[in-house]
Amino acid sequence: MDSIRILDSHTGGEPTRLVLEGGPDLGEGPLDQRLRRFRERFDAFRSAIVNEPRGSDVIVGALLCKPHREECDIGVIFFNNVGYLGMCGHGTIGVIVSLAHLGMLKPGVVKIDTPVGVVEAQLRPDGFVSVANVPSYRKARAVSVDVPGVGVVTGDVAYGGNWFFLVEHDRIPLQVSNVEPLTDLAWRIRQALNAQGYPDVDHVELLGATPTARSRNFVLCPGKAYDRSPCGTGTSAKLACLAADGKLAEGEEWTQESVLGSVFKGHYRWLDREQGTIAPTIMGTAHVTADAKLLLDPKDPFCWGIRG
Ligand code: PYC
Repeated sequence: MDSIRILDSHTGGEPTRLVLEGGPDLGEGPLDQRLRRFRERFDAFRSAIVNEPRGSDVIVGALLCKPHREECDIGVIFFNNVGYLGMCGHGTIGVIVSLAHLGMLKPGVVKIDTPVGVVEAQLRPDGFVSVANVPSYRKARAVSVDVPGVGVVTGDVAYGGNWFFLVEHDRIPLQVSNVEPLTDLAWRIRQALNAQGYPDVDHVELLGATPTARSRNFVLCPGKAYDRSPCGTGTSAKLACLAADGKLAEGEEWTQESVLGSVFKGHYRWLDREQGTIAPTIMGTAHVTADAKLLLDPKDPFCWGIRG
């Protein structure tokens, strides 16, 4: 029976399943090409690893690969219950803490090759990880969408390694007891936005005030699961919007709280002020929850996962 060696962790409540051995052989080449190969030829592995019955809608998978870019130490391709991610902030923190748990990394800098660019992670001796993410920017400001059953919703479209629609929101309190109505609202917003000119946006981030951080968010991921962490790529997109609006100075600390109350710290440096492009850094920590093997039994009718 084939098996897949994994290490599970969570970052601020959001799980990451790191695939160490037994995953698909994607061959050589740039990681965006390998991601395409993963999707076209080996998508069953994605489903077997993160979907039920071995996983759940919430799990983000991270396939550890050889890097393509010479300056990188490792390569990672992230995936979820419905597809693939360009980058993943909470997942990067989970990968670094997991590799340190296995004794494969010591505190210091790790350069990571991803399908959307190089990410630099720094593991600190106290277990916190800062992630210098890919260049991030706001694509469109104050986009209004007519959301059936809701009305007009206005927000910003921004990139932080994935595409986000960010909405300042006070209709439903951003708390865990409201996950169902928040999911329903964010999903309706996403569908309307996709139909009204922004088909690439697959994450919706609702933001509001909180006494314990500079902002609280509820992030709906592409497969309809909500992010238990404050979302690293979503925080990067938020930093890009704050920078563009002149609401956060270069180097100033931002604290982003999730709907669970877990927090990432962030700051940015300008890459190109005219174009509005920033280099965001986010910081958080993760905890390892399992060291296991997934078993692929060819007689199991759900061997390759339950796909929605
Ligand atoms: O932390 O970037 C992130 C992320 C994306 C989707 C889930 N988490």
